[in-house]
Amino acid sequence: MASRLVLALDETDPARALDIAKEVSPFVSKIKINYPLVLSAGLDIVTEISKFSKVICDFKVADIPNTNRLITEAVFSAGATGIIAHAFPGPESLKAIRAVDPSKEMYVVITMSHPKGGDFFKIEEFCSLALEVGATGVVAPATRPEDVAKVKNLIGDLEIISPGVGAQGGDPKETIKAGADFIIVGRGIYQADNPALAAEKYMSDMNIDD
Ligand code: OMP
Repeated sequence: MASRLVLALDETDPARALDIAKEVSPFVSKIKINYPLVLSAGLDIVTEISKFSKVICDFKVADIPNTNRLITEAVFSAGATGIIAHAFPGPESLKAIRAVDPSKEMYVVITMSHPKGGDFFKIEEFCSLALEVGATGVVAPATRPEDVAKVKNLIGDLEIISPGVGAQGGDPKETIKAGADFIIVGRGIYQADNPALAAEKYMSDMNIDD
């Protein structure tokens, strides 16, 4: 079975990040790169890692349409296959991302995983927005499987990717049972003594059908 694991590579030492990405790539379907690594290593790290793994740029893009377009063009030119955006700037901002290259992946954040991270998000409205703009999928929190289940009922065939497993307390199996297609794990893998072993364990734990 293909891996349903995404590595959140928030390691800020560029050389160590690249080593971890190489070791862990056989066990993950994608590697998610966020500001902490790009701000220390530059956008070239996306190009480097794209040579051996699919890369999603988690820049939680949340701007006017023109700025969203410019950011998206930069990350896709660097080699990323996907991008994460916030819903609250509305349909025009999301459509500007989609229009850059509809063959790439666009994920929309529905509600967030940290304590009180859902208080300012509108689950129903954001799910219908994700459908309206033709998103590939949505981001929903492993720390609140009940929200993952709610999102699952609202988004039809769109993919759900769920962060918050491991360091934030979310459980991989509960998250998959609630309807997630992929779980996202950061510190639980890149801070482990043996990141590849940790990734392999998350991957095989999720693939057990019980
Ligand atoms: P760990 O908590 O170290 O496993 O990392 C989780 C990763 O998922 C980080 O890169 C976060 O920025 C990201 N994330 C969340 O933790 N919560 C969210 O609600 C959304 C995201 C995300 O969009 O990926």
